Amino acid sequence: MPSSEPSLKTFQRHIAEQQRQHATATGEFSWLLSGITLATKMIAAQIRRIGLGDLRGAAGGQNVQGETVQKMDRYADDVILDCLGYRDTVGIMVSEENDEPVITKNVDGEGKYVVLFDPLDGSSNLDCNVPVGTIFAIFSRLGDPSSRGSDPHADILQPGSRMLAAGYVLYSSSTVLAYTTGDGVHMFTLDPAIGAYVLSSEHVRMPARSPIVSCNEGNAGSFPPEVLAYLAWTKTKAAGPYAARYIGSLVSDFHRTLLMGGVFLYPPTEKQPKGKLRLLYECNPMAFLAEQAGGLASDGQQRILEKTPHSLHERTPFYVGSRDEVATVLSFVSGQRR
Ligand code: P6P
Repeated sequence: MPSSEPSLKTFQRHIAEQQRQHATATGEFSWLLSGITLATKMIAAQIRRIGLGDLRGAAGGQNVQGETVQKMDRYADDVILDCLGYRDTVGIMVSEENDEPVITKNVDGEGKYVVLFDPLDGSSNLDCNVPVGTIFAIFSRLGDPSSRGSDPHADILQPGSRMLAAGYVLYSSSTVLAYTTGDGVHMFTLDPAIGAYVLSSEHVRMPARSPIVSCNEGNAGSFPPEVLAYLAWTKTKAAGPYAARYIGSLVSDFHRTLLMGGVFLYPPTEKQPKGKLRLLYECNPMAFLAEQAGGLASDGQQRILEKTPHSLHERTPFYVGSRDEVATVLSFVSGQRR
């Protein structure tokens, strides 16, 4: 007799089931996503043994962000570009590690998707075993093959509200894939025994409020006064007070916020007057996930997903988390509260 245990649901099966619910969906999308799952399994395998192989430490040189490139940054970037590059449906790829977009051979044919990604966010933490992550966002290119212009930037610089899918893979005590296609947030844990992402949580909801604040207050010396007023308030008995939790690795801080609630802030600073985090492949995907889980994501003035990007690597102030917690931050940032 077959076991009464529910059969495991892999990521591929979950995507296939989701596609059956959307008549227009075709297998192309699951083929594209399988490029991301394959690449992240390869990245996870290397991270699990970092320090034993020759992928530890800096590769030398700086990326477009002016950050020191780690060997694992380069490895992760190469693997994702390779695994996605031979998916015929991918026409354009944008990576945090590359100054310019990568145009695939399918750009004038069936390459109708744009994939933007941060191949290994937080990689400067790798040498001390802090969890890091891969972040991705997927858009459809504008128009049809016959009407598309030659400039890929029109397809890339779309507001986040047009995203088809977004997600991240967190390489931590376990390797977890979280993603959304606009029908809730679902999580899969990589089972090393079978090499598959297996469903672990469906329709994840972010708590509406939770007294956890996640912010690098080392930058407080140059925070806007409204942000300082909010942070001071969180330390009062009237507020709770709040617990401070900050890992310094966006995917880790976001994953905790998604599951336990609270608010993550990366405000403008003197060194980064537009904020540090990148709009296209960090804040947009996280904002899509946050809103799909019942949370909010803002730059302090507007929804992150409403922003129209003007350049590939532009930065933005970022306030994301529980609906009521972000609303409280915005009440200070807007000057309503002091
Ligand atoms: P800070 C990692 O370098 C990163 O891009 C994000 O993963 C993280 O949230 C942020 O920077 C941390 O920045 O200035 O607090 O070290």
